[in-house]
Amino acid sequence: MYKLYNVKAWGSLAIHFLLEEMAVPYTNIWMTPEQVAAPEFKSISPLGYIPALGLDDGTTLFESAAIVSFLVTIHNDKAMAPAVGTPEFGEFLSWLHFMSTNIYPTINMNDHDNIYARIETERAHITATANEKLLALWGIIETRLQSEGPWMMGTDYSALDAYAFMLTLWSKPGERAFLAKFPAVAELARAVRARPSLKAALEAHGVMEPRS
Ligand SMILES: N[C@@H](CCC(=O)N[C@@H](CS)C(=O)NCC(=O)O)C(=O)O
Repeated sequence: MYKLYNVKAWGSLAIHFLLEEMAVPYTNIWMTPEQVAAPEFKSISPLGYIPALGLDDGTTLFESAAIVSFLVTIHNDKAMAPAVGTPEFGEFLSWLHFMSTNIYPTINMNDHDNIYARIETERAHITATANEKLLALWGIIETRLQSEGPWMMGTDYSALDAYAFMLTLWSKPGERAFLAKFPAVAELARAVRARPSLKAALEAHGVMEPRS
């Protein structure tokens, strides 16, 4: 049985949603931010980051894109990604990494401007630059959804949609203002929230409705 190290509305949400959609056996290890920050957690996740996924043999996986790739590959029959080895699967991986290596770290930079800045004025600069970059990155997702949507992989729901949904939750200054700028992303978020298979997980993370 998989063990998901999970924090409400953090980076484990997309993995939680994926495990629910695939209906595979797993258990949640709900953690507080203090438990995540404790040095012991680094023996599970090298940077002390959520998400991490424990496997039956004691291996622990980390990095959200790696965990998604592993799960959709090993459970390819659950149709949460195109068939492994096809061009569409390659396209799926491209968009997964586009989100995990561009949007996710830029959100983190925006949230942790206090770590990157030496003085107050740098803080404002970092936030402004991150916000500007995020608008450009989401613009690319919006274009993709408008031309190929309604889901990231077209007419088929996939793990990418829960991942994109998760990233929308962290928008600044708030979710509603963000979604108003990107109608196709807003429609994706609405449709993820409407999935009956995700009702319990949406409630567990407290994200049934936009929070801000
Ligand atoms: N590149 C990592 C980023 C994960 C990440 O930033 N996780 C955040 C929560 S959303 C975290 O655990 N932060 C803890 C910390 O900053 O100490 C991934 O994609 O899994």
